[in-house]
Formats: sequence, structure tokens, C-alpha cells
Amino acid sequence: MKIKRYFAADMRQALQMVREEQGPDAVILSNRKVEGGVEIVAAMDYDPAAIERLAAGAPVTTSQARTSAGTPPSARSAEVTAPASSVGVGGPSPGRMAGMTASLSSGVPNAATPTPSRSPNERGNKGAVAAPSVVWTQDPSIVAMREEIKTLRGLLETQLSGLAWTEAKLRHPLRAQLLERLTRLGLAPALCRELADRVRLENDGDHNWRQALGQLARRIGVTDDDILTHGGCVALIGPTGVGKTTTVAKLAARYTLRHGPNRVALVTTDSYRIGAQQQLRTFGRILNAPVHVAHDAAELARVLEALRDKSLVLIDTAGISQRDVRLTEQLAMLQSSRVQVRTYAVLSTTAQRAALDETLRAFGNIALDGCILTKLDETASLGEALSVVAQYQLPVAYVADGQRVPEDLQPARANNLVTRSVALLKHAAVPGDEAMAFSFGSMVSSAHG
Ligand SMILES: Nc1nc2c(ncn2[C@@H]2O[C@H](COP(=O)(O)OP(=O)(O)OP(=O)(O)O)[C@@H](O)[C@H]2O)c(=O)[nH]1
Ligand SMILES: [Mg+2]
Repeated sequence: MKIKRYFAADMRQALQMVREEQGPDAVILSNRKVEGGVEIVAAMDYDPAAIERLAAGAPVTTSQARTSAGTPPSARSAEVTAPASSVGVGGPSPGRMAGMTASLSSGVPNAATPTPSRSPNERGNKGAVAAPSVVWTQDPSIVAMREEIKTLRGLLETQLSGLAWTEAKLRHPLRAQLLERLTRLGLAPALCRELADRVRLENDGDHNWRQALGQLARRIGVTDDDILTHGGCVALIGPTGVGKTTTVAKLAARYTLRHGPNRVALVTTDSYRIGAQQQLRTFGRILNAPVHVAHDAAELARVLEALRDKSLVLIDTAGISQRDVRLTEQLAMLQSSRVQVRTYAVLSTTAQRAALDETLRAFGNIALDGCILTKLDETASLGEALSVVAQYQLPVAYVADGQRVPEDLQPARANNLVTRSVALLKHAAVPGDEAMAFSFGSMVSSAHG
């Protein structure tokens, strides 16, 4: 990063100097009035990360300062070539510009900036240049100005989205109608746009709607009843209370009904919650399936080795919030075993899209084989869950729609999920123009993003 200080009689001349020397990409770090004119500090190859590192207290090396001797004070500049480190900042001054994050006191001689008096220690250390430090401006007027700009920006975006939506309705009414119906399904704006883009629009709203639903079904992958067909070692992971243990019981019971007794074993890694093991033990007793507890990776490996003769081993994990640090521990445990474990995320369809998205991001380190959608009987909309599985290209293995073991579990079918999602529409409110404008704004920004 190259930092340079410019002095000129007025702001126009100073900016002209910056533009001529550093080009249009230069970043103005500060400007202020000084005796005889104005002073601008500009940077080329501006590196915000370096500024942040400095703010975090990273070590700072001394700056090389070169003043342009002999240049008249009315138009002179001082240059500092810094390895992103010679940036130092004085306290906030009223002349600083709103967009600026820090200003300089780089050790460059500057008549306008009084040199701060040094401590006895600093004076004793003759050769050293005082390490500059960054002070992020907390000037109340600048903070208030930033807030105001943010509010204005929000207002402007809302207004523009509203105008864009009104225009879209006038110019492409069929497409607008389709986007409206897809939005009612609870689908993410980006997915609504993608589906609408794939439809060859005809002058028949219902035809367009059917085409879009067909496209949606194509975006949902399924695993074709793989757990109950092939067995193996299967772990269910997911946030608290989504139905992991109940689904383990449903799968175990169905497998026993289909393939006969003594073929299933249950394992729990939940050593956090009182009662969690007891819940699984109760199911195990009813199903006549052994239940094992694994407290750590070594124990899990031992248990899985010992259960090699079982054709289905279901691992119930602790329900841990996606923000809990213990989640990594649980995921690492599943991955450490020599026995191949297939992992499925259990997702409640009653959760918000942002929460589902956060959950799947938290599982980013583990290769998921699919997901199980639960609580379809309770949800008001399936669009949120379908958007997330489409976005993550995560095949759906089963859907659970009630508490009954084992009745309320079915292998997932894409068409059924879409049909069910449409059936829920009668409960969904028609999005008003304001909501559609907001959603349309996101569709447009996702298209450019
Ligand atoms: N309505 C409805 N309730 C369900 C469904 N699946 C599970 N439940 C209920 O949800 C509650 C929590 O289920 P659990 O199986 O204990 O959930 P979990 O994910 O194991 O919970 P933790 O171990 O605490 O994280 C219980 O009351 C279940 O009966 C479903 O598909 N529909
Ligand atoms: Mg549980």
C-alpha cells in the first residue's frame, strides 16, 4: 500500500493532484484544512485487511518517509511506501470524510499536525520511530452520519424494489403472476426466479404454474428408501428437538417389520442430556433391539466394530444447536470410525429458512448423504425446507408427518413434496405488493450476485 500526503491551496487542486498521480483508484483516507490550504492523505493499492490487522494490534514496522524537498508549500506532497504497516492515526478531526476509516500520522514531517510529546522511555530510544496505531473513528457526528446513510440506502432500495416490481407487473404480467404464486409457496426469492426463468411462458397462468411446479420437483433429489432397503450404519444429526430419536425408532421398527427381528441395533452418542439415553432405551426395549452408548470417538469405534453382524445400526446423536461448539466434537466422532457411517441431517419443516440454512452450513465439514424432513403435519409451509434442500442439492430420504412410531414416516417422493407444498397454499396469505416488491428486490440482487 502506498500512502501519500498532498498539500494544495484548495480542495479542487488537491484532488486534481491525487487523480493525476495515483489515478482514479486512489482512496482518500483523510482531508482537512491546514494553514495556507488543504491537506489530503490518499492511498493506492489500499488494503482494508491491513488496516484491520493494525487495528487488532498486529506488529507494526517503521515507515519510510520521503518528503518532497523544495516543493512549494502550496502544492507539495509527502509519500510513504508502506508494507501495509506504516499507517498510523491520530484522534478524530472534524475534517475527516464520512467514508474514511482511518487517517494517517505516518511519521512524515507535517507542520499542520503538532507532534505529540513523547514519554521519557520513548525519548531515550533515539533510533526508534514510535509505532503508529490505528484508532477507528468514533466521532459522534460521523457515526450518526453513517447511520443516516444506511437508513437512506434502505429507503432507496425499498423504493426502487417497489418501482421495479410495479414495472415488472406491467411489462411481464404472466411472469409476475407466476413469481407471486411461487413466493406464496414460501420458496426463496432466488429459487422463484430460477424456476420462472425455466418456464416457457404461455398466455395461460395455470399452464405456467404447472410447468414451474414440474421444475421445482426436478430440483428436489430423493434417496429412494435407501436406509430401509440397504441398511448399513446410519447416523442422524440435527438441532435439538427436530425428531432424531423418534425417527430412529420409526426406522428401526420399519426395518424390523420388513426384514425380521434381531437385525437392528441402536447407538446413542448423547451423553449431554439427562433422559436422552433413557428415551432410546425405551424404544430399544419395545423393539427388542440392543442399545449402546458411546461417549467418545474410541468408544463409538469399538461399539460399531462389535455390531458388524447387524444389518442396520442406527446412531442417534445429541441435539446440539448449530452455534454450539460441541457440535464439531459430535461430527468428528462420526467421521473417526473405521466402519463407514452414512450421515443424514434431520430438519424440521417448521423451522425458518435462515435457521435451516444455518444448520446446514454448520454441517459443512461433514459429507451428508441426505436429509429427513420432519413435522410435515405441523408446518404451515414447505417452501422453506424445499428451498434449502434445492440450494444444498441435498437429497431427501424420508418425510415424517406425526409422532406415531412407526406409522408416520414415508420415503420421500419429489412430486408428493411439491403436491403437499401446494396443498398448504390454502393456509398461506397472499403476499401484498410490499412483500412482493421486497422479494422481487432479492430476486434481482440474487441475479446480479
Ligand atoms: N408433530 C410431529 N412431532 C414429531 C415428529 N417427529 C418427532 N416429533 C415430536 O417432537 C418431539 C421431539 O422429538 P425427539 O425425537 O425427542 O427429537 P430429538 O431431535 O431427538 O430431540 P433432542 O434429542 O432433544 O435433540 C417429540 O415430542 C416427538 O414426538 C413429527 O414428524 N411430527
Ligand atoms: Mg433425541
